[in-house]
Amino acid sequence: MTAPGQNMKVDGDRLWDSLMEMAKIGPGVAGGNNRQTVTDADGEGRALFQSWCEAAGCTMGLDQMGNMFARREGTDPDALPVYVGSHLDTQPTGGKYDGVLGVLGGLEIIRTLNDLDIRTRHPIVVTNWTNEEGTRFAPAMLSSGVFAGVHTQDWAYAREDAQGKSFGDELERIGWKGSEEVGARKMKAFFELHIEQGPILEAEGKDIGVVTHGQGLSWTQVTVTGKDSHTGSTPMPMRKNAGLGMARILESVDEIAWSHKPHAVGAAGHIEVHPNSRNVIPGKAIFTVDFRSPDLAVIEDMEARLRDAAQKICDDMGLEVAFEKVGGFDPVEFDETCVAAVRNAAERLGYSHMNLISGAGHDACWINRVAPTAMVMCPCVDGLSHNEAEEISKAWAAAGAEVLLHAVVETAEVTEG
Ligand code: HGY
Ligand code: MN
Ligand code: MN
Repeated sequence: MTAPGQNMKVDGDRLWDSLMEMAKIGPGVAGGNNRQTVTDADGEGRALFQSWCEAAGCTMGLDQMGNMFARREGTDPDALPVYVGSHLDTQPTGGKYDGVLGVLGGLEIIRTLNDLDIRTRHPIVVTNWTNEEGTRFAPAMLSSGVFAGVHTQDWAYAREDAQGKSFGDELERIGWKGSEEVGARKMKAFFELHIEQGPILEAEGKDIGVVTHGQGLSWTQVTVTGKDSHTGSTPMPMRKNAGLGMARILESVDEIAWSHKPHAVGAAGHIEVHPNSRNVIPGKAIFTVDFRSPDLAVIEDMEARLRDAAQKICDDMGLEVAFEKVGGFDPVEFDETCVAAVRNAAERLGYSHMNLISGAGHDACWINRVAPTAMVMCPCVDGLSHNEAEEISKAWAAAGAEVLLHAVVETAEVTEG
């Protein structure tokens, strides 16, 4: 006789319908989403998620960073809950699945257990972490970082967007600043389902990524200062062109990353030139260099070489340069027991799977500091993400949610009644 819950299946259509429903909130301009953190659209998405959780019989919690917690009771109310979730905020040109699949995959667990009338000893809590993307308010994984004790709440509240609005004010403005102390909740374990955001699973023909590690990340904001002057009447030898200095530094960023091939990566996604006028030589350039590698020593080498190269380029050009570390975390190794629960679930369910190092950062990377944590990944088409054309199949979504279901329920311990 199979143990209760051994044959649990998720409802892939219901999960897909919920993904498509959520995607209607904060639409992009090319079929994806622009539901940036603590905007009105974020508030709408939160309200929809909360309505679904309440309809599934969950009680809701909200902490002072706007992290949302939907709790399904276990048979032992004192048992540490098993948490499962991700984020609902998106990039400005984001896809429909990055983060959202992990939150709604968690909700699908609740819905499935309700359908099957299965009880677990440990409560299960579905979580939406505020501002995972870090695009409007740097750094990424801001609120899971406060929860894990990496950032102070005051520092997080003071983070400003390009318009000078603060995170704390915006969270309050949209009405999603809770009263719970951030980080007070204790977890038996945390699981996060996420699209891979890279090409490996699809290329290898695997349904499931068993994420053993997350690569480390470093964000250095570089400010190059020259002198605004006329693009027509200023002789070439007299120019202090901050934009040209930035271009030469970005060339060195690419060379530095390639020098640590095949695993290291480097680029700048955030770039500003001031005054950004067609006939003014830019007197200021501000950009954020994003370096990543599974090896901390490589990250540290890339950071040091960036500063040396940028300083030399600017010295040679008569420019000033300043550096500010605005984000980062060391490479992460996830919890063996939780990783085994993911791998056993994939095997039990007959899904093809492989070990994977996460190329992207996730809330799980911070929560791993305060609770045993693991991730489940599903493929995405052409490995594309942080692009409105991000796409997955309904089958991949269901497979990921099913493995998540079994890993979470195994950890939460099915009870007979
Ligand atoms: O930057 C990251 O890796 C994540 O997608 N926020
Ligand atoms: Mn994400
Ligand atoms: Mn993302």
